[in-house]
Amino acid sequence: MTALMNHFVARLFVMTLILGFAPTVTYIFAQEQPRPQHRGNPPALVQVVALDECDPTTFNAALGPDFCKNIALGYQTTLNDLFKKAEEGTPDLKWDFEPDTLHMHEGTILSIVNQGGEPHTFTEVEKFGGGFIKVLNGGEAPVPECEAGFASVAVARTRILQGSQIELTGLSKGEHHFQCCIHPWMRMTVEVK
Ligand SMILES: [Cu+2]
Repeated sequence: MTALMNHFVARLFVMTLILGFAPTVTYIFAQEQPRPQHRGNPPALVQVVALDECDPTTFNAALGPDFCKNIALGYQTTLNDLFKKAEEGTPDLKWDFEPDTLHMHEGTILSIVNQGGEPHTFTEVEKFGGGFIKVLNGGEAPVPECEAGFASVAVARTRILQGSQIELTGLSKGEHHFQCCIHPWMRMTVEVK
């Protein structure tokens, strides 16, 4: 191989690294991006990831053709297992928001990406509790912020479809609690300082 070819191959490899792996790193480590807050610069952004392991076969048979689009390999939660485990008070903890706790400065944009296979909500609640599907609540009472389900615009606008994201801005200083109103064990706390 000529020196020129070697150089080209090396460049291609570096480009693959940058294009292929850089976004993954951003998603896995949901940390505040240190962007200086000078005039004209965009505000910092932190990312939260919603994860689940819905099993397309059993979910879509019951809930419609494209309800669960999970392409994850390995173990997947069947619809029966989801209900059974939630009812027993031992819900599938792989259905989760990551990280569990996040510290950020006031003015930071909170971006929530649904990398799971089915819809979730990212709903701010005063206190954690049950969602709007009673059998998934493991005996906990529904929280008022979730109770009305998607009939409420306030709940509907916190919905994140599979593969999409929402951005929250203007979170005040202090502690904020967020949970999924469908799978209420999906919870996280955001500390704004
Ligand atoms: Cu959910």
